[in-house]
Amino acid sequence: MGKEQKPVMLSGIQPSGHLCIGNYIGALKNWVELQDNYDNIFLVVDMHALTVPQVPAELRKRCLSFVAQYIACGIDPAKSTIVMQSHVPQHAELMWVLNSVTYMGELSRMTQFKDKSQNQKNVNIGLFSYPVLMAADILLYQTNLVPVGADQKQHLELARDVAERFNNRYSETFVVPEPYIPKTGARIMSLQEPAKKMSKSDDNLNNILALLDSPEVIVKKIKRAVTDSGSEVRYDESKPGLSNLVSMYSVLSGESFEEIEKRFSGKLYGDFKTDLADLVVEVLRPVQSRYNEIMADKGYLEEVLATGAQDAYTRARKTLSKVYRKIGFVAPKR
Ligand code: AQP
Repeated sequence: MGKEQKPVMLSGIQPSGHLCIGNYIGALKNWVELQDNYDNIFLVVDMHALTVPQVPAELRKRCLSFVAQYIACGIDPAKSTIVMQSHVPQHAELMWVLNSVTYMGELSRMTQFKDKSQNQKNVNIGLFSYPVLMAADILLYQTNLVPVGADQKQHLELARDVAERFNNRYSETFVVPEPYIPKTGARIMSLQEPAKKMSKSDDNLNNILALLDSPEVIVKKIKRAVTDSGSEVRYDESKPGLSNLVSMYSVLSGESFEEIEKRFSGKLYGDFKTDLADLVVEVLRPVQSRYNEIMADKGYLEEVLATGAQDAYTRARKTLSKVYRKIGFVAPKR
């Protein structure tokens, strides 16, 4: 089956903070596993990153570093289109159209907005309308499947509602996307505060395992991770700290919770943490070494992004022309 005939899969990550094991388990790992079966588009959503303050020079570096980390994790540019969101102007154009079929009430209910706007004096409009841009990202490419962590489920539901509303109002235009949310590890929690999710832009770096952390740092962070009182290594929802580590172990090793419980029966939390740290280090070792190779060849990254932008632009223009026709805009004479 040719690339064009496969269903479209799209996902993206915003270039903020440090890509972490939460992003790997909730997103990148699944992208890699699914990429052979779909016509894939993976975005570095730099426009989304503007919703929180950024240092321009650091943002620029991080955008390229994220592309290199996607590839190092196994995204193959020969199979998948890797795109820097701002390279395709239709994302912003479609967002403007979708703003007019999205309601303030819907956006006010988004938990990510509530979390991120908490304790902020001046909340910017971008933070509020972030889910509309995400809907535009998805609908622009007539996406069938969106693999995301459980934290993004609400945003995806909004994208579906917006697509259906537009289709009802203007006739069939967008594919209504389906979420793909992994069963285990859909939500990896913070190492020090297991009640909140692990977030790549957390100021406290002890809360996250970054994909580029050295083996020594990984060992130290896992040793210090909060566990609950008790001694039995098992998944138990009343013990969020330990259960988070068990989930991580399960996804990375492919072993079920029962197998893990058996393996560590009669052993201490400390033994489990040592093995988990070894596992994380082994998973990240090839990623880090490939990353270093890619970053040493800037020309290669530029080429990947140029090819991605060209492919995405052609597809995005097609959808946007259709949208503009449906809503009654006059087409420019070319
Ligand atoms: N803790 C997590 N567990 C599982 N999946 C996660 N993802 C993020 N954190 C976890 C998934 O990774 C992708 C990242 O998307 P994003 O950067 O656009 O937004 P996010 O969800 O806001 O991610 P972060 O890590 O929390 O970033 P910051 O701190 O910058 O806001 C998504 O697929 C998400 O589900």
